Order: sequence, then structure tokens, then C-alpha cells
Amino acid sequence: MSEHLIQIEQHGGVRLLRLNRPEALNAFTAAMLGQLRQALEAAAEDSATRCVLITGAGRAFSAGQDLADPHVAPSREPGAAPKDIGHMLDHYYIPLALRLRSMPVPVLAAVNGVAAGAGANMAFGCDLVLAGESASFLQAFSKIGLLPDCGGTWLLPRLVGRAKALELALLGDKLKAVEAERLGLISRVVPDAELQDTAMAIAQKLAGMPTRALVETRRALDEALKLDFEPALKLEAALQSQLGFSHDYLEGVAAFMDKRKPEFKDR
Ligand code: LHQ
Repeated sequence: MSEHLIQIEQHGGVRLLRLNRPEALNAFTAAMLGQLRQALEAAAEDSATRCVLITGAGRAFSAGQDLADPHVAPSREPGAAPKDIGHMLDHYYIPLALRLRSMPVPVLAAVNGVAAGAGANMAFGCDLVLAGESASFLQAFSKIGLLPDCGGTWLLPRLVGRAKALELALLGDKLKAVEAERLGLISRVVPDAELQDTAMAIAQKLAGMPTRALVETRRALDEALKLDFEPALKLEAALQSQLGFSHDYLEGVAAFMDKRKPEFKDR
């Protein structure tokens, strides 16, 4: 049987995915990226899953691409042909980043330690990012002669503005979790000992909420970044109109009127 490079647990409506190569700080190999993609597909297809929570095993979240993976490690043999590392992006990172961004349920990252390179940008691509206070983030790419990938060039300026995005990307310095929160790169920092419980409590809360409304909110925010004000208002109206026909809208209003807890079930 192949190694479980992603540990999968179900906690009620929450699908927990744990990056699981702690001996290499959960650096991504092609096999691991394949398993992560499969795990996300399976969560997307499972109607009982209403939130995905991603975290790391051991002391790191992820050190990004495994630089020893034969798919990317440059050969040291004299005269050996250089490898096209763009292949890894086309076949693994791009589908992964797109899958994360289009999940039919909210996705929460609980960053338990260092998140470097594609590991950091994968976390920033999630809907909510929680970090333990000893976690850190670095755009490690410039140190090895590369540029931010896995959505980094798109996400960073949108999250922190051009000046800070360039500082992070060019210098590649380690950013502490509190500073990442202050800059608006992540949602919240919590004490290390509370990270997993807090993340699970938030994931359970999200799982009990009207999933379609949450996912359409993500979509509207992402689309609005590309739109002028009036088209953004019209998009809100179009999406709101659709949500108005949903079970969850009827249920939400009925529960409010009846002063009871709503039971949302759309997905
Ligand atoms: C690692 C790694 C690693 C292998 C730690 N690989 N072993 C996409 C497509 C195509 C090509 C390239 O890239 C990409 C996207 C990317 O993600 S590029 C960026 C790749 N990541 C990096 O450059 C980060 C490299 N790692 C580090 O800078 C440090 O290890 C960090 C800051 C993450 C952690 O530092 P420390 O806490 O001091 O730990 P350490 O450096 O001692 O690492 C512990 C072990 O993990 C060590 O192995 P060892 O056998 O000596 O215990 C490292 O070699 C191994 N490791 N990152 N990415």
C-alpha cells in the first residue's frame, strides 16, 4: 500500500487533511501533491463534508516543494540537461491551487509551524488562515533563484499591497505569525497549544453554516476584485437572487422568526 502522505480524518461535517511528511517538514513531493489533490476531490464530492481543515504533522506546516524530489532537483552530473520545473507547476501546483480556490465548501488552514514557498502560498489561498504563535511564513523562492508560485504573485499584492508583496518576495525573510496577521496575510494568531482546538471549533462552526452562501461569498469577493463598483453590485444581486431560492435562506429566516437554531443543508 502506498504511504499516507496526507492523513485524512472526518470529524462530523469537517474533513481534516494533515500534511504528513514531518521528517522533511512536510515538503511537497509529486506523490504527496497527488494525494492532496485526490483528498480535496474526495472532500468536494462527499456531500456530508461541509468544511475542509488543512494542517501539518510535526513542527512545520510545509517547507514548500521538496527540493530533493527528482522531478525538480537539478542534476549535478556535468553536461546533464536541465529539467523543466514548469512541468511540476502545470501538472501539480496549478490544478491544486485552482481546486482549493473552487472548493464547494469553505477551506481553513491551521498553520502549525513554518510555511515556506508553495507551502505558504497554499495556506494563503485558503479561505481562512489561522496560525499558531510560533508559526512563520517565508517566500523562499528568491533564495533559490525562482519567483513566487502556487498563486503567490496573485495573492501577495492583493493581500498586502505591492510594496510589502515585493519586500516579502524579493528578500524572502521569515515573517512571524503576529506580523503576518498585522499585515493582513492571515486571519488570526492563537497560542500554539490552542491552535488545533480553535481551528476545529471554527471549522465546526463553518460546517454548521449555509455552505452555498459561504462559497458564493468567496466567489463574489474574488470576482469583485476584477470589477468596477456597478458591475460588482449587479453580481451581488444576481448571486443573491439565486441564494434567495435556496432551502438555506428559507430555513435561516424561519429559524430566526421561530427563535430556534437553523438546520442548514444546501451544499
Ligand atoms: C527540506 C526542505 C525542502 C527538501 C526543509 N525540500 N528538504 C515549485 C515547482 C518547481 C520547483 C521549485 O519550487 C516550487 C515551489 C517551491 O515551494 S520553491 C521553495 C522550496 N522551499 C524552500 O526553498 C524552503 C527550503 N527550506 C528552508 O528554507 C528551511 O528548511 C525552513 C525555513 C523551511 C525551515 O528551517 P529550519 O527550521 O531551520 O529547518 P531545517 O532547514 O533544518 O530543515 C529540517 C530538515 O528538512 C532538513 O533535513 P535534514 O535531513 O538536514 O534534517 C532540511 O533539509 C529538510 N527540508 N525544507 N523544501
